[in-house]
Amino acid sequence: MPKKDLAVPKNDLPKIVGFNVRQILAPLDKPHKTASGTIEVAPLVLLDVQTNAKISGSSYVFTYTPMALKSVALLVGEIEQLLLGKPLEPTELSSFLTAKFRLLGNQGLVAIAISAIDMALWDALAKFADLPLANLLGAAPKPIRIYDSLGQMSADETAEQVEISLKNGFDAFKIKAGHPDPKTDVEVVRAIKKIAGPNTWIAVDFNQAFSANEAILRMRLLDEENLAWIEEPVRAEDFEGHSFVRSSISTPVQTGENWWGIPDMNKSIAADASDFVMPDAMKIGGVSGWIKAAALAEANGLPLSSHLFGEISAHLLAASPTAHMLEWMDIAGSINTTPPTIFDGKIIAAEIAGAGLNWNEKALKQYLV
Ligand code: SMN
Ligand code: MG
Repeated sequence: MPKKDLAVPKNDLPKIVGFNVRQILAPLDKPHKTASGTIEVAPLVLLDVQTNAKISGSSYVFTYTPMALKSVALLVGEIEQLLLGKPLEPTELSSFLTAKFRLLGNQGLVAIAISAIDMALWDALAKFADLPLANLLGAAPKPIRIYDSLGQMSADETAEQVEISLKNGFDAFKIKAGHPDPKTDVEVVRAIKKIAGPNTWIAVDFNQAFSANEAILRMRLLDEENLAWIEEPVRAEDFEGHSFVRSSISTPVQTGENWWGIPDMNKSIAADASDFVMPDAMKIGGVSGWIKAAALAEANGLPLSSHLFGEISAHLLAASPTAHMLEWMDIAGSINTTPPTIFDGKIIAAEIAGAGLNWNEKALKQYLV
């Protein structure tokens, strides 16, 4: 009895027949203040890649400011013409698009547009295979350690928020630090410990706001607090600056959310910039980029965490050998009908086909731009 050919021949894969690109301003529970600016709403470009197999793949990208929303949406829409009729092969198509934009450069809005397409293609392929993305990547949805990502607030406001987060299943927290008075950062950390316990997992994020010397001075106070990490103490692209801070303090350094693809991750690792790494699914190159980043993290013994995009990151970290922490900041919860489950300080991806995104069309309509 011949073994059933389980491979899906190239010409049996779904073909891409169109993009549906939408722009929304999704609500946030509260403005998210950082040392480098405040996010009032979540400007998202939503993409659905339609296929001839009656399944489509969905993704969203976050443009940080509404001023970039239309440009990203237009760029994603322009790229549709390059993929019409092509088979659903995310890895190949991402390489194809990267090559197409070689002269312009694969950073910034180009990288964001390609990542949006990559994540939607992988969602479509997982739906076609009728598997959760984590399974398609050779793993399976499993509990991943999670932390609640809080904005820059006073000690009292932070304490109030931590009370709520604890009830919502979190036991780990990150705060946006860099208050004008460095002592306030310490007060905020101690306010969390007072509510959640003296050994609570707490990370701190300077959001690139300081010079290396300023960051080191500030860490003289925070080093006493036994923090999980200090994130982006200096400008994201200042790999040497990160390394200098790292050699001058005792708290582990974290970075990666602003790497434009694997080249930046390589430069950061070569500069010994950080103890941990946290690529951003949108900026590292979507799922295809993440797979390479996870291999690089493993090869260098670097604990790997995610940045935003909690839904797909729950799948990606489940398939990452050095998975560390998933950052949770609810950006798309108002428009997603299949969110991951959060419990006992962990998160598990929705055990359904795809990457965990299925639009709530009724809700979404009210946020359309
Ligand atoms: C961050 C900054 C701005 C918006 C969202 C998140 C931050 C983080 O750097 O790591 O959460
Ligand atoms: Mg950060």
